[in-house]
Amino acid sequence: MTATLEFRRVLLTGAGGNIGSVLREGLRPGLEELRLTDRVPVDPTEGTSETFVHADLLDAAAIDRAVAGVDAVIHLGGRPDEASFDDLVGPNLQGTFNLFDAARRAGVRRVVYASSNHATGFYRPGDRLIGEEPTRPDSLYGVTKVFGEAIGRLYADKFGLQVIALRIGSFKPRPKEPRELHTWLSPGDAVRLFRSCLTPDPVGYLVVYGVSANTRRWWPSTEAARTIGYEPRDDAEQYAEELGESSERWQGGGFTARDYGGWT
Ligand code: 15L
Repeated sequence: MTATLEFRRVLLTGAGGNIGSVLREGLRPGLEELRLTDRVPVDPTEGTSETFVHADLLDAAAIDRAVAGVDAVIHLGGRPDEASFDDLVGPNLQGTFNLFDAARRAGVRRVVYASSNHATGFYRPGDRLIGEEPTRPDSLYGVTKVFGEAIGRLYADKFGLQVIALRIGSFKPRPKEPRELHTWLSPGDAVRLFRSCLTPDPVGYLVVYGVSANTRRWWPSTEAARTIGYEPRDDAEQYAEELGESSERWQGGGFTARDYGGWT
C-alpha cells in the first residue's frame, strides 16, 4: 500500500463526496500533497499532506487555481446520479470540460476520471464487458459519463494527457441488493484501484471497470487493469445467500427504467 508513486502532488475533486471521503486516507501514503477540492468546505486532516482549495467546477478560474502545480488529478466531482439535463449540464459537462482543460493548460500529466458502469448500462447481464465495446448509456447521467470519457480520449490523443477512465460499479461498504453481487466495489478495492492509477508506467488512454473480485462480476479483469496493476481482493459472494439471485434485464438495473429520474 506504500509502493512508490510517480505522481506526488495529486488533486482530488469531489473530495467531500461519498467516494472521496473514503479514498483520502488510503491515497495519502507516499504523496507530498493530497490537495482536496469541492464546492463545499472540506477540512484537511491535521498533520497530514492534505490541503484544501475551495472551488466550484463551474468556476473555471477557481479550477485553474485548484489544478496549479499538481502532477495528477483524480476527478470525482459532479452529480453522481440521474437528474434532469439542466441539473447535469453544469457539473458533469461544463465542469468536466473545465477540469480537463485546466489540466491541459497547467501541464498536468495524468487525469483519472470517475466514469460509471452506467455508460454501458444497456448491456445484458450475460455480456462480459472489457471496456472496448460501444457505449450504451442507460440514463442522461450515463450520457454525461460518456461525454467525460470522450473528452479524456480527445485530450489523450490531441495533447498527450494520460487519462484513465474508471467505470465504477457500486461503491458501498457492502452489497445491499442482488445486482451488487455483480457490481460491488468495496472500499478497500477502491483504494487499491485509485492508487493503481498513480503508478509510474505511462498510459495513453485506458478504460477500466471499477469492480471488486466478485465471483459474479460482469466485467472481467482486462489488459488495461493489468497495465495499471489493479488487483482487487474482495468478493461479494459472501453476501449471496442473504441477497438472493439478481433478475436484472440490463446491467444498469433501475437506471434503465423508462421513468427513472422523472421522465414523463
Ligand atoms: C453510479 O454510477 C452511481 O453514482 C451510484 O449511485 C450507483 O448507482 C452506482 O452507479 C451503481 O450502479 O450501483
